[in-house]
Amino acid sequence: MGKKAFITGITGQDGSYLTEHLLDLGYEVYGFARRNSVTEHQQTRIENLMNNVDLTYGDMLDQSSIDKLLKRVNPDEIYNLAAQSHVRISFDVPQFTVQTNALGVLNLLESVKINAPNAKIYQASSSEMFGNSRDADNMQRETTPMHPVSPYGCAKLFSYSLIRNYRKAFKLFASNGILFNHESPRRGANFVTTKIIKNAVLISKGKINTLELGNLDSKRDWGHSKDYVRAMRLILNHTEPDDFVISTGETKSIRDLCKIVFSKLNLNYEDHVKINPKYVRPDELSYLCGDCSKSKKILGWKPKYSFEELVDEMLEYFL
Ligand code: NAP
Ligand code: F7E
Repeated sequence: MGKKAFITGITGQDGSYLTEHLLDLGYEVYGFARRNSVTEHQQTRIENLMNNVDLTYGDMLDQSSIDKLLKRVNPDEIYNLAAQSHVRISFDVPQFTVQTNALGVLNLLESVKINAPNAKIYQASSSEMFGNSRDADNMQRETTPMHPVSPYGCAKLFSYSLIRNYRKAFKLFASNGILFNHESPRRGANFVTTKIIKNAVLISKGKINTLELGNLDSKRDWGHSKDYVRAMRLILNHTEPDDFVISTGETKSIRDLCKIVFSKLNLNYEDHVKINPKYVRPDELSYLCGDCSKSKKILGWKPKYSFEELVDEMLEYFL
């Protein structure tokens, strides 16, 4: 019989790709989803997998739901992907963000300690934890100091620290993947890659004329979600629990992305992109470029998708 994996946040971008990856490898996949008044759209990303996964209702804020699932399933591996994952929105709903992204992880760890102490835990940590900190070579890596600049980043740093603490104090197999931005056709519509690509396509078809954005000068290290979920499994199947940066090592500005996407559609972004202060954040992380040498060396991981291929796949999807 295959290994049993429990994925929180299974209905999200990464949850859906990770489910496909683990099913391909012969895992049994269990997940939970929150109650939502519009059930029709909630499971869109995993619709084609519903016959192959065991999906129950659950919420990171409701420890009883975590307890019940762990007692029933006793999973070998737990992937904690559930989060309020939008950085700007974390300034609008800071308490919900901190409860889910920080205290939710505490709920999970406490439940694992009692109900499934042998399960391995992957925590979806984030490059947003670095804030505006980088090393002398302009890169971020596992040892770079972390000074987050958003409620989202602060909550993720709390849960990152808890994972390390429970690893040492209670000998849990608990690991952090410090993932830089990763995208795909399944990325939510209000993240900048999807927002630019989807709206540029609408502009090219004459359906709209303007795209409103915030800060065009920040830089991000963008990879493909499919590559990054492979890394999650490698992290849990390493011989010991540890923390790993997953990134591409290349960085581009939001303005670069606009230029590339609009020119692929034979358009000039300057004719269509307008700045709306509504999308500018109270504080901004201005530069990300990750050094994933440790993951390459220890896990044998490297990205298969180039930036160009990622953009082309997303463009093709929206076209
Ligand atoms: P996503 O598409 O926003 O998915 C997040 C998932 O979490 C959704 O299934 C969501 O369910 C669920 N969720 C939210 N609040 C919950 C709660 N209180 N209880 C249970 N489930 C809850 O995010 P993603 O891009 O797949 O990212 C996956 C994880 O990696 C997140 O933890 C994110 O913070 C982290 N991360 C992402 C990136 C990236 O670039 N994508 C980089 C670094 C780290 P609903 O659909 O019902 O809201
Ligand atoms: O913004 C700028 C914005 O929302 C990227 C999450 O997956 O990655 C993601 O967080 C940049 C920022 O991603 C708009 O100011 C300009 O500088 O696509 P984003 P993010 O904030 O980097 C990290 C690693 C995570 O962990 C998170 O979960 O783009 N930007 N104009 C804009 N961003 C948005 N969303 N919308 C705009 O109109």
